[in-house]
Amino acid sequence: MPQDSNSPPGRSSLVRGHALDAGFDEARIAAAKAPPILSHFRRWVELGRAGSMEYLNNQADRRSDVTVAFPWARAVVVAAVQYDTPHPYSTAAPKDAAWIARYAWGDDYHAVVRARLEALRASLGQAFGSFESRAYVDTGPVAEKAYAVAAGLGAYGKNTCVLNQRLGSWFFIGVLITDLDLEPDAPTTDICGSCRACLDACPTRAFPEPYVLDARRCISYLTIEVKDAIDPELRGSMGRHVFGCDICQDVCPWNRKRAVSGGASFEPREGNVAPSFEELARLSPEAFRERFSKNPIKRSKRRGLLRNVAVAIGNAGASRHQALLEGLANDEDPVVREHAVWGLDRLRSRLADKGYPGSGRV
Ligand code: B12
Ligand code: SF4
Ligand code: SF4
Repeated sequence: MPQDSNSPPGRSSLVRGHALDAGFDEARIAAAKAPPILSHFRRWVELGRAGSMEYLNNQADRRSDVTVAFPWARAVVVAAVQYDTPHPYSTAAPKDAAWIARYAWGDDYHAVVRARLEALRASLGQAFGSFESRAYVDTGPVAEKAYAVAAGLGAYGKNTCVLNQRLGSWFFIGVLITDLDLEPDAPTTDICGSCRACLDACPTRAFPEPYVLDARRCISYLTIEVKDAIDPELRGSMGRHVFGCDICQDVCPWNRKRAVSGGASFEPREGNVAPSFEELARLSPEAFRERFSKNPIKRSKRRGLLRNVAVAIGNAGASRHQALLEGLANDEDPVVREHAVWGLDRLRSRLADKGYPGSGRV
């Protein structure tokens, strides 16, 4: 029986349809009330697990309940944009090249998802007339995953990513907070079962318990959010990651199906899949700007990327890269220089372990 588009369920069905038309792969609706999981948010911050991400430390109240910042909110439309493309996972990548996380291979997702949210907002304006709303991807005071889970867009994985049975977890979340009276969708229940592949695969042991991340240990945080020196204790476990990390999603069985592709926007720009250390280590400030304009990597700035490259070369342990580290040890940036010195030491000790003559270790 067709639904009355003036009833809350009818409006919700219309919203979901408009979201698909706007380019989202799936959309669901949550009530604008704090999902139960957000009762842990404040404690998580108090335990220091947000590290230096001040926007989380300072906004625990607002992020624990969307109606604190937006008292008029009645519903949160949460929508998914798939970003997977048919290219190998980091676990199958060459051992002597760098790794950029999959989500950062193509266009800047903020712009892509934002444009689709704006298209959705415009079409809902035509359907319902004027309404109050805020659209966010990442940058608003909203715990997007918690509302996505409340709406049944997916379930929390033990790796703390939102997992959808059809899309896996390679999707971005966009939210449209509205004062529209919409019928909320039902949440999905746990889909991890007894699996713990992500917990066991994390090289920095960033999960103090299933479903909880200590961001301070996560390679994504270390390579993107840390602005100066990376904790020396963790550098040796960071492998060849120079921006973000995919491991706990690469090993997830729900990501093996790869049924949906994110399309052209997220196809890797040339050289972004397993880039060579030679190219990255020699990026001048101008070359960095040109190479990563309109791409998420611009966020780490040249300093952050080359610092990460220095650590990754040390971890990769290939003797032919020694000269690159010697070059970085003379870089104009003191943070890059310090990490290059660490990288040289790490490289020499790795070569010594392999029995290379002249590796500087006896
Ligand atoms: C801060 C942040 C990060 C941080 C922290 C990650 C994290 N897990 O929170 C860092 C820099 C590490 C990060 C990394 C990544 N991120 Co990020 N990140 C965010 C951001 C901006 C905020 C997330 C947040 O509020 N975290 C705070 C913690 C408290 O939230 P939580 O993990 O959901 O924690 C809940 C549970 O742990 C539970 N809990 C806590 N303690 C306890 C204790 C008990 C006993 C229990 C039962 C439960 C429990 O309650 C918490 C909520 O209250 C969001 C965008 C947004 N505005 O929401 C994107 C977002 C989460 N990131 C995203 C992505 C893509 C990534 C990466 C995959 C990128 C990459 N490849 O490197 C990785 C994934 C790493 C991982 N395993 O999570 C996507 C995730 C999409 C999806 N399908 O899930 C988002 C939604 C961005 C977007 N708009 O698409 N990210
Ligand atoms: S993204 Fe990497 S470092 Fe972070 S929790 Fe997952 S496997 Fe661990
Ligand atoms: S790897 Fe296993 S435990 Fe981790 S999120 Fe995927 S299904 Fe859940």
